[in-house]
Amino acid sequence: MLCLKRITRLWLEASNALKKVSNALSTTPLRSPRLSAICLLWVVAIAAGSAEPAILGRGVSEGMHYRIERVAEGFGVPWGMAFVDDTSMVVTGRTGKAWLLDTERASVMPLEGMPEVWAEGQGGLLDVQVQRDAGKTSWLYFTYAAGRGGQGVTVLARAVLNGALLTHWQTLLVTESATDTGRHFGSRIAFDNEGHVFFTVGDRGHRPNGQDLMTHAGKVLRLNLDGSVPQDNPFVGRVGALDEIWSYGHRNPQGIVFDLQGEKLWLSEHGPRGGDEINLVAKGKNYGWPRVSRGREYLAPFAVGEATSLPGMEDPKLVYVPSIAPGSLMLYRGAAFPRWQGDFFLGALKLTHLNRVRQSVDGELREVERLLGSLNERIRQVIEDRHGWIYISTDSGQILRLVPDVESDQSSG
Ligand SMILES: [Ca+2]
Repeated sequence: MLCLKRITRLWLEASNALKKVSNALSTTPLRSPRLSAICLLWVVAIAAGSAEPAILGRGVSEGMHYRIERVAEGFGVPWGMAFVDDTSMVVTGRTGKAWLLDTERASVMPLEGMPEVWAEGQGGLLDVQVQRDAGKTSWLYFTYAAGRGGQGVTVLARAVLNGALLTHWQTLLVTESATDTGRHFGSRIAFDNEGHVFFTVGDRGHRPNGQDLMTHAGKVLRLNLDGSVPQDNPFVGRVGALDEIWSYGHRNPQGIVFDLQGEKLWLSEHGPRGGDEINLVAKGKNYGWPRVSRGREYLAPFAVGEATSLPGMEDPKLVYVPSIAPGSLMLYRGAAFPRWQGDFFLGALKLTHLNRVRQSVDGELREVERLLGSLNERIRQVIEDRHGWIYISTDSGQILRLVPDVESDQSSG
């Protein structure tokens, strides 16, 4: 197991040692690419030697044994994770740093070239997703909160990763969502198979935004991959509505997944006290916030909104009362845990567990299990790797993973 503090210390030691060599020879300064590369290799080599993951626990679900391993720690609040190849993922930290984590060696490399973010309240550097286009550049898409005159807005941008450097930055959309609160930025990113990117923006702590089509706050947005507006978006050409909007009436959607098999867009959002939702999102539909909610006010036991269902507004497919505070949504398609295939997993921030939801053949959702509760960790992002191992990030700065536990499978006969 390896932590970032250790990496930083190793880096400093290596830098200082090389600086001495460099000074003694009075040749190339340390900043030269060659010496920096040697320095980096040194750190990675030392780091690789100690990469035995700590086992934090074991469990069994649907007859499948798993264990929980700590892959790395020291990331602050690791908000987003996305694999850039078979074994390495980019991790985004809410305060604005990003890293490349090799999940096999447990080595960590800080990334250069990140934009300045507005790290206030729930805002900062948020999601990352990789868009792979066969034979073309792999773009990394990021959402982050940016400062605009003392206020924060959610931004979608993309860049190319070259080694440890992000280049070719393109700002795709600076959303109309400025408020001075640090609440409800969204924001997760998903791609469909037809050249579109979806991302979410929370209501920014201002409830009327949910039903106001002249703001991006409280919405799911849909763009072409280059940031232009698809002409088949539902509000293109309508006066009094923004072209980028795909669906509206959302409170704080921090989970989104496009099911490539079923061609469906799923979303999870935080309700107020009670009333977290999973929604099946369709073009141009209204998901009700703040007029419809199962939640209650924080300060008094009054219902939020005027009803729990209204004509012309979409009911959620699943509601959590009390709230679990879902920070992510993943649809499991991996091979490692075959009896979880087709299930949704949500990281629960408030009720600190990994939530598993099953989808029936007729499309109904049912919560079936709360995993990892014994860790007592606020679980943020949830992703899977090529094996179907499940990686989770925690607000205590850790990246953990669930892997099949062959040993306990054998011992249990
Ligand atoms: Ca709703």
